[in-house]
Amino acid sequence: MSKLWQARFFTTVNHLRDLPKTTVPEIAFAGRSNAGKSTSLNILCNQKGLAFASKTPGRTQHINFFSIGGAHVAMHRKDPTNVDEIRAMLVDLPGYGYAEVSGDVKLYWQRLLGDYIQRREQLAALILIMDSRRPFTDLDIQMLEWFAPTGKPIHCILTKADKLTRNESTTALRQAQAKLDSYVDEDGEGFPFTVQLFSALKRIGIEEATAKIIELAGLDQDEAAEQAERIDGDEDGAPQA
Ligand SMILES: Nc1nc2c(ncn2[C@@H]2O[C@H](COP(=O)(O)OP(=O)(O)O)[C@@H](O)[C@H]2O)c(=O)[nH]1
Ligand SMILES: [Mg+2]
Repeated sequence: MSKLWQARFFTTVNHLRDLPKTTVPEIAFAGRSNAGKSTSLNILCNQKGLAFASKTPGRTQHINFFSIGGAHVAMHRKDPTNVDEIRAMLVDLPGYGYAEVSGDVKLYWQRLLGDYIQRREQLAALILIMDSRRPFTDLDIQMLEWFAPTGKPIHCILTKADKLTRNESTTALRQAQAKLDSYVDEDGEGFPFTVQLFSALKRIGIEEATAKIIELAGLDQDEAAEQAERIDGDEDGAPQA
């Protein structure tokens, strides 16, 4: 069972001053509206209604936080989340690129998102959700270029791969990797940018994305520590002399 299945709604934020005081690693999901961000989050967390898959894109201009670790999967939704036990946060950023938002809203978006992704220390990595048929729109590039100077990883998820033929998928993946590899810093060093194909419909890439997010959030180290603890506390597992 994936640790991401523990995800629970934690809080929603409309101003940077209201960001949660938690210090656990955050993994933020960004993407153009309609790219499939909510659908991907829901499938990765195995919960249909976790992130709101909206029929009216562009409506949600706030940042939603989902906690991992503060509650067990089987717990009732209404049971309180144990804040001390939260190990990571999944962060659903407002979708962008919605044609009908006004200039003011765009500016507000730019500040909220730009400030959060550039300045939030506990932000560990960015997951950039893009439609595999038209990745790297201007605003996707904007996100990438805002975040690159932090030196933190970006993992790109190319959604709706079911809409592409096998050949088209291979090409899309290769082109996306080439695009990411074309970014280098002043010393000519590449950035920690990765990419994969994904389809919620055909369930492609779910394991790959899950493993990546768990690694980026440091939850795999948690797992290793828990396992070591179990072996330590288990006499049968003690090394033989
Ligand atoms: N064919 C296909 N459609 C998808 C997939 N993921 C999402 N969609 C559709 O794309 C639209 C936008 O999805 P949504 O998750 O709300 O996008 P968001 O605006 O980025 O959160 C919806 O109609 C989804 O049903 C997928 O893997 N395959
Ligand atoms: Mg959405």
